[in-house]
Parts: sequence; structure tokens; C-alpha cells
Amino acid sequence: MKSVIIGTAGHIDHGKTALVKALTGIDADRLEEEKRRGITIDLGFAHLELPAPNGEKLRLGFVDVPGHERFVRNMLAGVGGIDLVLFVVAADESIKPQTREHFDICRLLAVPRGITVVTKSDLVDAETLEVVRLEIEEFVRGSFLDAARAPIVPVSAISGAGIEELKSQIARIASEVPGKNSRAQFRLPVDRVFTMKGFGTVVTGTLLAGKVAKDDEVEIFPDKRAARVRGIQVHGAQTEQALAGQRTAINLAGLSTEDLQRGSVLAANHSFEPTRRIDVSLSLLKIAKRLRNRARVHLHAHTAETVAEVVLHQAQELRPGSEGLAQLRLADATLLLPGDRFIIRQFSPVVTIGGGVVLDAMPTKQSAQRLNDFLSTLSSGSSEAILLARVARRGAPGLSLKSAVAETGWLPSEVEETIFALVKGGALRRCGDVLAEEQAFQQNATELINTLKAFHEANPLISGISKEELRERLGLPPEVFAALVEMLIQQKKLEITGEQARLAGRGVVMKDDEAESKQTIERAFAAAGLRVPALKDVLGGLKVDRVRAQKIVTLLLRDKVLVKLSDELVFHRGALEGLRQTIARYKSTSPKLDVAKFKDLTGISRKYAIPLLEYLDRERVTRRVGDERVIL
Ligand SMILES: Nc1nc2c(ncn2[C@@H]2O[C@H](COP(=O)(O)OP(=O)(O)OP(=O)(O)O)[C@@H](O)[C@H]2O)c(=O)[nH]1
Ligand SMILES: [Mg+2]
Repeated sequence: MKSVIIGTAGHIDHGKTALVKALTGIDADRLEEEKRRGITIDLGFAHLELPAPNGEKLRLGFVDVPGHERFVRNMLAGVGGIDLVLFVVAADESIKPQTREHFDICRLLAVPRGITVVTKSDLVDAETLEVVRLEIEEFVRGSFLDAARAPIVPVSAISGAGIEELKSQIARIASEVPGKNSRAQFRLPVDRVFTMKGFGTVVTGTLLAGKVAKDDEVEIFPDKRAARVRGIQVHGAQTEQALAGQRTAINLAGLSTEDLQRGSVLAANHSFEPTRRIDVSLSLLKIAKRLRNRARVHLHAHTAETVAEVVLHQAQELRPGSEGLAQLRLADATLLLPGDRFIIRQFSPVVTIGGGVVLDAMPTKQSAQRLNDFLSTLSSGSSEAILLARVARRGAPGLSLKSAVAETGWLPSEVEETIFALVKGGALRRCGDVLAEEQAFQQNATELINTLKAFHEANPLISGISKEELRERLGLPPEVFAALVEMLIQQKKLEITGEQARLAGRGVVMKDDEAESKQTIERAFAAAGLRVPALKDVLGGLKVDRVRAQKIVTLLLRDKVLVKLSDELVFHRGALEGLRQTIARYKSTSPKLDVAKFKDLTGISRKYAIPLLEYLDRERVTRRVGDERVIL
């Protein structure tokens, strides 16, 4: 069964609530004050099932909004996420101020479809009705409600005239609404929070994207509080999961009603970050005053509302009826993603003056020209161009896969598909979970080689630089560095020994007798195991002089072939590795070890045992507790 959300819009008292009741039988004015005053104050909800022309069942959810100018903010919380608007104009009053304001809001939020409903047709004669129709046709011309595209249906909620015709138009248009992308990441902007006896905290909203199932862990934005979905209702019936486009009520475990409010957003766990800055494309209505750089406005996005400062990119002001790029700096952190629509209202007096679309919710500092290019790619580029631009702006360190998902709001699988195409085309390089623009990657390679050249020139007696130091000098994440090293080794430009990197062929140049001495030293220590010879005895027996011998030892220590525990005590790395394994095996016999046991186990004297145990403590293989060691 297909779910479609229908919203009302229009001036106060024009018959929106009466229309919803005539269609569904449900009075959406639920508050006592609404019934007493005869006006809608807050959002109301109703539902109806209709057969589509092809026989398919349509489940229609209605969001009835208030027309009063003081409650436009409530209207704004309800209109986000609707598929179809019933744009209501009363036949006896025709177009009034909130007819215009609601119309502007629907256009700015890009509500995709609508039906203009001329209500109270019973109060006017046929001639007046015709005049009102002409006025409306003129008013909506060129918009999504243009009479050539969207029907105008006169009705009376009192006599029932036109209601059946309206239902059939609704069924026809609703059946054309494309299925929602429930593959996207889950987001539910909250429009109501209440406590239900025996259940606890319940929130409702129109499921904006993705799906949510019972027992899912979700995150509440902007606080990123965790909660578990204890139960789900769609249109008043219990269900196991809710899909994009459905009116959804969720019973949350682990939260009280104070933790939530209208404007909170439930979203997929560990996927997103809230933001206080968004780069946007902004349109100003013709009826607005010029918008100055740094003006403060009210921002409405989905069900959330905050104050924002408008920082115009490359302009001092935005003229009425024009569009521009801007950064909105929000007073409250909010979860927003590229593609989300929003409305801005003048700070005071409060009227709707414009709106737009979020291009980037994680802005970085860039030059004006680059920012301009970047934002125009985001607003009109293909997904490949968008992802590439997002990776490219991160420069040398690249963009992690997780950040790519958080920044775009795309599903991980969509990000993967886009990466695949870009890698295939040679524009992108994937380094484990980090993405790098190919061009930046090649620049990093050149940079790495230059850094090594400079190092060798400055340190002719040292065979290379530690890999970690090289990585830090280049400021690269481990994944990108590892991929670079791998590529450069393959290209035979780089050599790695142990933890050390050097330019290919640029190790310390050793003479034959030096090389022979190096081997002698290494072998002597390798053969000795833990019963190592005194260093001075080994050095004494070499062909080379003491200074050169000392240099060779330094190189072996630097390459981590030998490990120094004290001035007189040097071990081969193989011997220490063997010791670690012995200790690890012993752990299954006993979790603890004393000096006597250690001597037994390794067959070494007390003279070596103590420094070795201290070494193991430093390496966190063991921990000293009194006279004993705990094996970690
Ligand atoms: N004669 C006649 N009266 C209607 C019709 N529709 C609504 N009314 C009356 O108009 C008044 C306002 O109707 P509502 O449905 O509350 O108007 P609304 O647009 O929901 O008003 P707000 O929600 O406050 O903006 C009520 O007294 C209704 O009975 C109609 O088709 N014909
Ligand atoms: Mg109403």
C-alpha cells in the first residue's frame, strides 16, 4: 500500500479543517482552545484510504495547518515533507494575505504537487465563483499550481458539492507520487512529543527518509542522545517498521519528554553531526525588503526553528526577487543535510521573506572563487562530481568514508558506488577507508620524495627516516600514507626496512669491511639469544675501528635490528620477540610471574633478568605488582 502525505494551506477561516473533515470524517482540531475559538492553532492530523485509478490502495495522511498569521511557525512545522498540498481559497473571500504567504512557503519548500480547492462554493453564485477562479489562475500562473498542470476544484464542505470530484483528483495525483526512497538514511523530524500512559515517551512526525524498525537504536539531534525504538504506529496501527513518507508515531525507550521537543530529529545511529553553519542557495521573495549582509532572520527547516545570521557570499545585499549564495550561522545546532529546504522569516516584524536549499552543512574555509565553484558543483553537479569536489576540498589528507556519508547524507552503498566509478575513471584513489583525489595523491608522492631527498642530504650517515616521522612531516592520515608508500615501493622509488624509509638506493654507503662487520655484529647477537655478549667484547673483535663500529651499532639500533636496554645491554630483536612468546605461552599456566620463575623460564642470570623484566614492564607485556609481575 502506498503512503502519501497531504497538507492543507491557506488563509484563516477559509475552510481547511472543514475540508479535511469532509474528506476523512476526522476533526483535526484536537485542542480545547481550537474548538472554543473555532480556529486552528497547531497542526492537526487525519487519515483516509482511497483506491487509486489502477485499483491499488492509497493510504493518505493529512496534515492540517493553521491559517492565522500568528501561527505560521506551526504551519511551517507541518508543511515539510508533504507530497501534495490542498491549496485552499474561500470563494467568498478569494486571495488574502496568508493565501499569499502559504503559497510562497509551498513554492520555496518545493512542494511537488497541489490541487487548488475553492471552498465555500455554496456561499457564492456561479458568476462570483468564475471570477474567483480567474483570480486564482492569474495568481498561480507559472508556478507548480499553474492551472494547466494542477486542477482547481470548487467544493462545499457544508453541502458536500465537489467533494467526490476532489477525492478522485486526489487519488489520481497521489497515485502519481513516486515511491519514497526508503533506502536513504533514516530521518524523522519530530512535530509532537507526548507521554502515553503505560508506554512513556512518544514522538510523531512525517518520516522524511529511510525506514525505522522496532528495537532500532536511534540518535536524537541535535544532542545526539541515544534511544531505542520500543514501538511504532503508522496511522494509529501498530507495525514492525515505518517507511519514508509515512505519518509515524514512535514510542522511545530511554528518554523522557523533556529530552525531546518539536524540532528534534530522530536519525540513523552514528551517521550524522549537527551543524551551526550551512552554505545555501537563498531566494528572496519579491515582497521582501533588501536583505543586508549579516542580517538576522528566523530560520525554519523541517520542524525546527532557530535564529540565523545571513552571511552573503560575495555580496553586500540580496535584492528582492533575486537569488544568491550565502552562509547561514545558526543560533542552535541543527541536523541538516544537503538538499534540505528551509524558509527564512524577517526578524521583526515576522513575515516570510525567502527560503532556499542547503548545499553544504559542513563548510570549510576556502577562497571566494573556490567556494563559488564548489557550491555550484554541489547545486548542479552529478553525484560523481559532487563527491569528487568534496574529496578535493580536503586536500592532501583526503576525506574518510564515514565523513563522506555524513557530509552527503547518502547511503553508504551509494557512496561506494560513486567511489567505484570515480576510481575506475582515475579521478579518485581509495586508501583503505580514506578517499584522496588522484591529483592530490600524486602531489603527496612528489612531496614525500622531496622530503626524503632533503632528509638524506641533511643526514648522510643515517640510512633513513622513521616512517612515522615522515608521515607526520607530511601531515597525512595513516591510510593515505600507507597507500603512498606502497605505490612508491612498487615504482622502485622508495625502500622500507623495518620501521625506516629511504629513497631507493640511498641507504648509508658501506665499505666492504663495514658491511662484513655489520653482519658479524648482527649474527653475534642473533646467536646469543637472551644470553648476550658484552657489547665491548663484540666490538673489540671487529675488523673496523671503534668509531666506525659504534656507527654500525647505531644504525642497527635505528633500524631496530638491535634493541638497547642499557649502555651495556643490547639484544637482537628476534631474541626479544622469542621472549614475548615464551611469556605469552606461560600465561596459560599462571597469570603471574616472579623473578625466580622468570629465570627458570628463560635460563638467564639475575643480572639480565631484572633489566629484561623492567623492559617488559615498559613494553606493557607485564606489570609489576609488589615482587611479582602480572602478565598483561
Ligand atoms: N458555508 C460554508 N461554510 C464553511 C465551509 N467550509 C468551512 N466553513 C465554515 O467556515 C468556518 C471556518 O472553517 P475552518 O475549517 O475552521 O477554517 P480553517 O481554514 O480551518 O481556519 P484556520 O484553521 O483557523 O485557519 C467554519 O465556521 C466553517 O463551518 C463551506 O464549504 N461552506
Ligand atoms: Mg483549521
